[in-house]
Amino acid sequence: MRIKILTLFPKMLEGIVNESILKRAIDKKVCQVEFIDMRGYSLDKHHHVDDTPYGGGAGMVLACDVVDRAILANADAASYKILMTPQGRPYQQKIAKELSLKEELILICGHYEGFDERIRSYVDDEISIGDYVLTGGELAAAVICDSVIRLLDHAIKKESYEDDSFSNGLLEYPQYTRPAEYKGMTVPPVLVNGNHKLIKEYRLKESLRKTFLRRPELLKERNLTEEEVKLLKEIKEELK
Ligand code: 6GU
Repeated sequence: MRIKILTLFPKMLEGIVNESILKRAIDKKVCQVEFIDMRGYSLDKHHHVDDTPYGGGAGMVLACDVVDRAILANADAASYKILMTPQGRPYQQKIAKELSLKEELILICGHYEGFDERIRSYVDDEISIGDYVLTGGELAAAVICDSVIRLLDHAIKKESYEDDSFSNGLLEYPQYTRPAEYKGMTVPPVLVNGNHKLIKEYRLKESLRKTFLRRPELLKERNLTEEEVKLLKEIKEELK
């Protein structure tokens, strides 16, 4: 996969892809990440990329010609172009999975007060990472990069994300490592005993418990199996 990030602040993102799992994935050629400074597509002699809004009001608006030229110079038929904006569709793990299947992503980051509305006609998708406002799309683009790259083949072991929170519609079960006791807090004995059938059942039940207690709406969106219905009933009994 190739990811191209069109931004006015490429340095905001460089650190993120140069560390840890993302760096390793890029070194292994699992994916390629490129930062493209949109300022280079301004025809203005001072490289302005924005202007005051028609109709008046505070702030500056990112101009459509700069973004248009940046897209034309960097996209082809295989590119899936995404505008990073708080008005976009709310980002979720299932969108990360969807994006991980694309050949090329182009993430377009605005700054300032907003974009010229006509920029929306150049893109395939608009994504928001949550109901709050950031100063620009760069942090959101970093979130997309991180969450998509880890799902690519050979970025990390498949087992490492098969049980992720959200990937099966549930929050992940609790995990422990040594020591077996720390400041009086112990590891559940079932995990130490090595009975894989019991461990599997324990993990499913604790996954259901966490989801029920913290994100009950996720359970409503999911078809529960017979076993899950039984475990959930036990959990509710235990809470009485
Ligand atoms: Cl994608 N951009 C900006 N500027 N703010 C956001 C966002 C994106 N998602 C949530 N808030």
